[in-house]
Amino acid sequence: MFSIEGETGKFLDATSKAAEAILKTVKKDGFIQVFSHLDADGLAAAGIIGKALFRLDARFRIRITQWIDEKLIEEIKSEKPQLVIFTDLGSGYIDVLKEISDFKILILDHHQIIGQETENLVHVNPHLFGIDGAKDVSGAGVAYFTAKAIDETNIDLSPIAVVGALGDLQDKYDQRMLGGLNKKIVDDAVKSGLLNVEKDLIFFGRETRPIHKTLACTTNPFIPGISGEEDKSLAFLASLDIKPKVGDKWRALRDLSDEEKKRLCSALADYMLSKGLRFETSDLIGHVYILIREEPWTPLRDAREFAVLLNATGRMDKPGLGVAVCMGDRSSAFDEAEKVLEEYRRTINKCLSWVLEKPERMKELNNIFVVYGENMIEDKMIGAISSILSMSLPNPEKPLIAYATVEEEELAKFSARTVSTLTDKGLNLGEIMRVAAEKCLGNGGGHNIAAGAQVPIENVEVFIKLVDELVGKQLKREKNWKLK
Ligand SMILES: [Mn+2]
Repeated sequence: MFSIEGETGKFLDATSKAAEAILKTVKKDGFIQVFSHLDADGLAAAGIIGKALFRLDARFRIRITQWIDEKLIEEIKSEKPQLVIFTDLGSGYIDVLKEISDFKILILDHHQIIGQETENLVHVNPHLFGIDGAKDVSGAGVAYFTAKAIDETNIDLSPIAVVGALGDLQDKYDQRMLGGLNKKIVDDAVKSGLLNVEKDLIFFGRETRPIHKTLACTTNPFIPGISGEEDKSLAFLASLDIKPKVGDKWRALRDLSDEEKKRLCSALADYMLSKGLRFETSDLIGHVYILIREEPWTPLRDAREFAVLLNATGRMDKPGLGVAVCMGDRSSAFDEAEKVLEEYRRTINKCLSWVLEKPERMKELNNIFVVYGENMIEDKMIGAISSILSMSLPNPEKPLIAYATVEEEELAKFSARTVSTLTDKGLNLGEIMRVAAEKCLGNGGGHNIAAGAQVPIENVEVFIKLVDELVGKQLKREKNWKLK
């Protein structure tokens, strides 16, 4: 524990080396290709590096991708950039990247490292220095420290790195706080007068939005019958005797008294239970990160909602909008991103309402929950749907898998999610997805807490049965081990 400063120091030295590589390329007017990951953290990372390069007047191009494949490698070979930067991805592909050893490569990532490093590679990853990349710094954070090493003025990009960390659900410290290196980023942002941290209900728009709109906006947790339904949300408040208005002025969540907030939370928990779902009221309260230079009524004001907006642009095939917003666009790209966010929320509400409408669409097996999305849920939404549902399962002792079928590919695409209490007991969904999918002529993998797989449609039932068995085995094995 006493060497944390030393580890942080070594990590920061590595970001300085990365900064040097970038500055050297820019000085020679070299062309830089940036590839970043298609999720909120990846888009934030791309925005941070993009802005830093823009300020250097560099020649660069950003492309957002889900993974590194043959096609992407071919693209690099044909473009012949002087430097390739990977943000929020790359560490899992070191062996693949060896193929292009004649290019200078910079990886700014926080995922698990797979493969042996080579000469032409500058690799910055917290795991190299004993820092936990799952919760202490995100891809956007690594990009941020590099940007700051390029030029101290890039400190104004710190709020974007906070957004990235929250997008990757790194608020794992007490009361949903960011810790580790993320705390340093938060401090930078607060010090620069760009961020406020408060403790309150974690609902978007708690400062300015009328309460019923705030509740209707919430998809995490998803409140069946209230999420997406402003009228019903108003009626719910009335049933609790919480006044939505004072005079002709709408009240926001922050205007509620502590007693009213408590009443609202416990009523929400009861309501969820009545719908067969469950959540801890303590999950609703915690650290809220407010971007105080953003307009109060926009989704950019609350860092968690900002992350949802980025996710939306990625999922709806418009990641360029998200990157532009991170780089500072508050006009046309932002307007369009807001529309994409609305559409994304509508889609999520529709999918979740559909799932919860009939019990056979989400079943509880011996060791897992299964959501049968079939061809009613789009495959690109399946990750978001399983993330949201996994947080309010009636029995949190079981992980959740959800799938959607893509008939033209004859594939079923699975997403699996669990909570840290189960991974602490030894559950590893990444391993289970990989093993089960391989037995079903598909492929799978991922993290212990979140994973995915795809298998031929005809093997769906076998796959589900296998996953159910493997989860049971893994959790029991750990129990036996503990008994010894
Ligand atoms: Mn990430």
